[in-house]
Amino acid sequence: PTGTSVEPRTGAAFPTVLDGGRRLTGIGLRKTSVLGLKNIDVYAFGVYADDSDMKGLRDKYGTFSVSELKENKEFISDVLDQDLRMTVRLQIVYNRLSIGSVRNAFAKTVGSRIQKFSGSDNRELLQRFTSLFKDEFKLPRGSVIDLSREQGYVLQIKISGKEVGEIQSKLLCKSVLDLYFGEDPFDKRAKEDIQSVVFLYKKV
Ligand code: DAO
Ligand code: DAO
Ligand code: DAO
Repeated sequence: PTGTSVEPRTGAAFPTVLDGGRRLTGIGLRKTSVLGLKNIDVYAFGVYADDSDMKGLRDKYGTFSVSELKENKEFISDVLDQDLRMTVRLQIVYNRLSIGSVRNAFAKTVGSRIQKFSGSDNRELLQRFTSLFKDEFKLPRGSVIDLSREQGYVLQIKISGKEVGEIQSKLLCKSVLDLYFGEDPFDKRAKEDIQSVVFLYKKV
């Protein structure tokens, strides 16, 4: 069955199935504070995973309980490392987002993950990616950005359904997904929902 799921704090709606085979596994909210003071909601996000690519994970982890899975570091690293097709859809809710602040945020958050996983800042990789964010793009409230890991560790970006570029890099894919599903995610509750999806589809 298809439908939509609504992120309750922003009202952003996410289709439960994307591009045929990608199923919504969890939704969450990315916030930030400005000058350490005011908290603003930047975007709501939905994490999608390709059904057929998830079969291996289901076979491996389907017998674990929710609490066992929560503490299972191997499960998280399997999701981050394996060549599974996934999409993180962002829906912008902040109405004054500039491309400059997207580039800065990206260099900070994704940059810290690249450093963590590779032990080096890989400035060239980060710049190859941020150079795709052209000044002429506009991201008003309601804009939809899809960040997808396609087969072969290709990170593809679409804005409002239009492809703006792609980069083949296992490290970059892992670093982006880690923001939503890693050790220190943007939204802890979203991560728990994503983890428990393995049980929804468990064969009985
Ligand atoms: O206006 O300076 C400001 C605050 C903006 C904060 C921006 C955080 C950016 C988060 C990345 C958005 C990615 C689409
Ligand atoms: O929230 O800190 C963060 C990182 C989010 C990744 C955002 C990538 C946005 C790419 C699209 C920009 C298009 C101008
Ligand atoms: O079998 O149809 C299916 C889906 C099973 C999903 C299993 C694991 C989901 C973990 C996804 C994590 C995404 C970040």
